Amino acid sequence: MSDCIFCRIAAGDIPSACLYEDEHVYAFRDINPQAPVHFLVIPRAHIASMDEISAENSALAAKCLEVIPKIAARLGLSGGYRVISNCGADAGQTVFHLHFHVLAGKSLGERLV
Ligand code: DGP
Repeated sequence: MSDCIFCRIAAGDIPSACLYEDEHVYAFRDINPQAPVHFLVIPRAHIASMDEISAENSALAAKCLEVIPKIAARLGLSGGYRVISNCGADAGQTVFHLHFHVLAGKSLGERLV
C-alpha cells in the first residue's frame, strides 16, 4: 500500500535503522524508543492489525515472531525483552500495519502485563 508508512519503510522508500530483513519480514528501530532497546518487526505484506490475522496470513505473523529471538540474541538481550502488538484505538495503535514492538535494555517492571 503506497500510503502506508510501514509498507514504504519495508520497501526502502523511507529510511530506517534496519536490524533484519528477509523475503517476508522487516525489522527496524522505533523512531520514538520507549526503552533503551526498542525495535519493530513487521511483515512486508500489508496486514492492518492483529484483527486481520487469519488462517490465510497467520504464517506471516509467525515469521515475524520467529525472527525476534534471533535479533534478541544478536543484540545480546540476555536479560529478556517484552513483545507488544497494539490493536486498534483503545490500545493506542497509530500505524495500521501489523507490527510487534520489542522492548528491552532495562528492567521493564511488572506493570502492563
Ligand atoms: P503503535 O502505537 O503501536 O501503532 O506504534 C507505532 C510505532 O511506530 C511508534 O512507536 C513509532 C513508530 N514509528 C512511526 N513512524 C515511524 C517511522 O517513520 N520510522 C520509525 N522507525 N518508526 C516509526
